[in-house]
Amino acid sequence: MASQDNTHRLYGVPHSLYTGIARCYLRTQGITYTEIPTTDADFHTRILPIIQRSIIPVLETPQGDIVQDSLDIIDHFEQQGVQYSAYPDGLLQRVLSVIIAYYGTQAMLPHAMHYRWSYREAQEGFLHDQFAAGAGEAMADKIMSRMNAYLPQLGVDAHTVPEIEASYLQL
Ligand SMILES: N[C@@H](CCC(=O)N[C@@H](CS)C(=O)NCC(=O)O)C(=O)O
Repeated sequence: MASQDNTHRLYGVPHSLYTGIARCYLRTQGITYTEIPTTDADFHTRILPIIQRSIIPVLETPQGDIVQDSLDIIDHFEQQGVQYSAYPDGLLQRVLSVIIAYYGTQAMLPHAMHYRWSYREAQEGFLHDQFAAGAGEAMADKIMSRMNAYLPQLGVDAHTVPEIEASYLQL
């Protein structure tokens, strides 16, 4: 659906790590956007059939193009030329920037998920409130259970938790 003006639509929720990456980039570049929660009917009727997976963030351009994945969203704008490129000019700096981005978005994911879900009792109220705000009361517990269940796949278990916490504190 092409929008009437130049406003991009960012489907995401406030507490989502990867939505934060896309939102930060849009704000830095001064790109006009509206953030839309996944409770929005459009996300279910138009976006999900295209991306075929319940995942955020998703960008919809004013022309109606759909871009899914925070780094693909960044690259979508980089290809058009932006005022503050996320990629430095120097080759060495460019390689380092990719490593740092990888470190932050992938290598630190077990840490982020551990601190969010392993101490669930201490922050159940916050988590439920945020997931209900973003995905609706009916879906909140279901999505929370799914996200919580990712911990073993991410290598977060009784043996690795001390190392994860130590490396986080060292960082
Ligand atoms: N590589 C993706 C990761 C996106 C991602 O994992 N998003 C989370 C929310 S922060 C999600 O929607 N997860 C749903 C799921 O994996 O079930 C990106 O950079 O956009």
